[in-house]
Amino acid sequence: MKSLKTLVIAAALSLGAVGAGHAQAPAAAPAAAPAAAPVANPAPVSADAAAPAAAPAATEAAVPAGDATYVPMKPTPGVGQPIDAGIDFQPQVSPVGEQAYWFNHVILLPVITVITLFVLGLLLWVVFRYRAKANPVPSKTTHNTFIEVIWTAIPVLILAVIAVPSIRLLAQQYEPPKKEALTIKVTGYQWYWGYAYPDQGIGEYVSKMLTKEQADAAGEPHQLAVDNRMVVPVGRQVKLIITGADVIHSFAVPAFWTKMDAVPGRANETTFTANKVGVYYGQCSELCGVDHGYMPIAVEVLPVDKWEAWVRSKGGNPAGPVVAAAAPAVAAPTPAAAAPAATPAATTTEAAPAAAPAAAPAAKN
Ligand SMILES: [Cu+2]
Repeated sequence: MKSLKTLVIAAALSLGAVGAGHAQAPAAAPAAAPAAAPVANPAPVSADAAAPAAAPAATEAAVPAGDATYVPMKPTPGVGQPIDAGIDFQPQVSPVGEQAYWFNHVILLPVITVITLFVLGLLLWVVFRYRAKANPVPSKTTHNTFIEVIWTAIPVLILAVIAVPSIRLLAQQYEPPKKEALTIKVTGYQWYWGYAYPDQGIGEYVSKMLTKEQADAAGEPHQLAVDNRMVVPVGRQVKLIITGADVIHSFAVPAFWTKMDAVPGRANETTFTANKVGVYYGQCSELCGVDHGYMPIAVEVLPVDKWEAWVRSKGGNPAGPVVAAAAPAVAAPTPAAAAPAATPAATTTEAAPAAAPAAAPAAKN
């Protein structure tokens, strides 16, 4: 209940409207929520109350109590959103995006331009120099080995040169996430998005488009602004597990160079690392029904301490994974006993789902 109250307060603060009806209380909420709810609490108290076993939480004691409030950030005009009459990509804030931007502007565009101008020049030359009037007796030449070798070899060379950065970029986009990546589960619905942070114990909350009036009041672009954003820490890799609940959607944020289909019955994975604090917008990019155009995406990139404050405002544990906090909540006095049980299980490939069942029985014994 308390976490629900916290959410309502947060939503009211951000929008002046209540849109948190779908928010769910995560498993760890009872332990963490009291710490996050009273804004005025001195930090050491919240650290104590947060989770007896969550040792990393001790570092949070250094964060001033004032930072425990989350206020949605205002977007910067022209950043993370389209601009009027714009023809370029959005400014990129992820390493992959920067790489792709460079590839397009330094390699592809110049090559395309040179080839296009060259072919146009050849065409004009042929049209004027060899028109019927200027060239009444056309040549009967049909083959020229030298020219044929040239017009085969040069395109092959160009393609080979382009292939190097192209394949490097492709590989970079599909690199497996690092261990310390932040996992967010993204679910596409007709017609809104759901986000969950399993390792932080933040259950799925729903992100819906703001009305024109709400967006104007919040100083955000209409049809991109949402009530509950995805919030991530700056500089930390984010692993998205993306699925669809009904039809195929596509999660796309241009400023991160991120796009991945949300397919029902499948868990697609992609990653991004946002290196600049700010608000970045995207849209569903797979035609998914009548309101396809009205399920925008808003990602807020925050400094780490501010992100942690946001996690607490959602009733989660920024230090995650949630098993560390949840296990002692069941069997309070023996955090040491619960921890070893969780650790070996967590070494399996699917850390969070595998660890949860393993930790629970261990805690009861
Ligand atoms: Cu969609």
